[in-house]
Amino acid sequence: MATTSPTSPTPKKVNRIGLEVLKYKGSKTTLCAGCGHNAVSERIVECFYEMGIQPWSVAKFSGIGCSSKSPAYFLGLSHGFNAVHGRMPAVATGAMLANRHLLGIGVTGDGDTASIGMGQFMHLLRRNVPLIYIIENNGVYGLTKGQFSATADIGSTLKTGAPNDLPPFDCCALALAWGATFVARSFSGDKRQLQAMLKAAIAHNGLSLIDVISPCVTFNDHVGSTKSYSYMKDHEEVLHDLDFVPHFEDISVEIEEGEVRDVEMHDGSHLRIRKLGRDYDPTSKLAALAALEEAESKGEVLTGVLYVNTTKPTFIELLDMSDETLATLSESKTRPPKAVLEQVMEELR
Ligand SMILES: Cc1ncc(C[n+]2csc(CCOP(=O)(O)OP(=O)(O)O)c2C)c(N)n1
Ligand code: SF4
Ligand SMILES: [Mg+2]
Repeated sequence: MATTSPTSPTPKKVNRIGLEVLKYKGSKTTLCAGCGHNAVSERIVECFYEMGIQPWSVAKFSGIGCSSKSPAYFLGLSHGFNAVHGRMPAVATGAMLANRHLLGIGVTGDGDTASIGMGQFMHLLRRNVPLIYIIENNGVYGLTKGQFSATADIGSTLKTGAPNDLPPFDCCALALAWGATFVARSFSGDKRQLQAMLKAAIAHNGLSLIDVISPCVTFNDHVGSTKSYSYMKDHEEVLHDLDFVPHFEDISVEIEEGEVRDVEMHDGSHLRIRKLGRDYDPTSKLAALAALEEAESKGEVLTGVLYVNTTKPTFIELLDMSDETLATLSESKTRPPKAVLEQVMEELR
């Protein structure tokens, strides 16, 4: 689709809802040049544009950290809430309940999620809140100058050479155990894989956890770090090749039998998972946990869509929420009438 105006003879490229990519951008980044988090923001801009999502129907959430500053750098026309450190899940849960028609996206860090915010993260997963939850995982607290986070690998070193003595949390394994219905790992340097995953997460009805290894060029990109660009280049093990066919595109492309697994998403989009060497069933939680365990024992960083469950009810469905947006329900519908309150008081007497 293209539009022209008298002042600009060159047709402007627009998406299926008639918006230019500019409408999906945010303010100019203030993060370090080369920070992995900037690449994630760029992918979000591209994917929301290509999927033709109305930016004003999106709510962005974050906590505190360099990663949590990211929502300022994409979707400038969307709603946004920058919460307290580690408390984004509670704010996002409330917002998604208040308006079930929003598309929620949370961007957070490994410190924000796996250190101070772990308790909140667990409940978000348990409840299957419909939200895209991206961890920009660099193994350190970038904003406070590079201390190890709870996802730092044992033996990984700081720039000073000081090693990390503690074992890491694997947020994907935890997400699988705690009930997430879409679990994926990617690398900020893998544009194509991250795009397909993000689009699938946009189409997913439930909690989508995407753990993105996103190197911190200032504090954790040296020899000895296991979250550096060069470490990822040498140790990334790509599970499969991903393709995403949105619901508004023709799905009738020929696929070779046995080579591609097709997962139909909630909105009629299709995630097409092409085998790369091994057979892998993304609908099996046990297979996902086993694959993570195996990769860890070999010192590999496994990337791909590890698990998808399109049948588990979301938090909104579990609570049997009204179809109408809570935020705009009239007072008469949200407040019990006086007679009901009097009856309750009577029962408590
Ligand atoms: C309650 C509270 N405790 C501690 C801090 C200090 N603090 C700010 S950001 C941060 C960690 C950020 O790390 P991460 O979430 O991994 O984000 P990154 O900067 O690495 O992207 C810490 C400990 C804070 N702001 N608030
Ligand atoms: S300090 Fe690290 S995490 Fe923060 S913006 Fe710079 S490179 Fe990114
Ligand atoms: Mg971090």
